[in-house]
Amino acid sequence: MGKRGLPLLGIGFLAAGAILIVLAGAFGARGSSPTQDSWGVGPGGMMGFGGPGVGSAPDPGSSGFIAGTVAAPRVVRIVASDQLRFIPDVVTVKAGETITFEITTVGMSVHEFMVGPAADVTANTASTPEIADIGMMQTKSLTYTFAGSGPFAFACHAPGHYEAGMSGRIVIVP
Ligand SMILES: [Cu+2]
Repeated sequence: MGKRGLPLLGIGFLAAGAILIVLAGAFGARGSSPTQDSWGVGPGGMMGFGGPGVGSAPDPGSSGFIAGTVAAPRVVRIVASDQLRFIPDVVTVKAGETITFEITTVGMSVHEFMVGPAADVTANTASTPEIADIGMMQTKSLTYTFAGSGPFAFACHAPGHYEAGMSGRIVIVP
């Protein structure tokens, strides 16, 4: 019981950060947007909910990268937006890594998050790992191990969302 307070507080911080990110994206010129790696990633990125600089852990192209394992997955945070997009929509993963995706919905639309082999994600195959019903300002997580070279992808299969382009891809690096 007593443990519920902290995660909720943390989600508040994360949501506030996510809104800032979305606003920055909306007002920034598309052509000159910062790189995907720049959003929210900072020294505090590994601190989890509520830390200053909430964001994903460094990816394989960044200094400080630590490959995720089953025992200690690497955290990748993704925002699901009212524009039916995932931010970021490309995630780089080292082959064999275990990733914990933390998906936060900003805005009114309720989203889902499915990740796995690209063909299964496209086909919305029932056995593919998925989080359902991520409501406004909610964060839900899913941990997945990327075995093999892929291709892998992620998508939202809430009605109409995938068709509107709500998907992303996993880039596997050796
Ligand atoms: Cu969606």
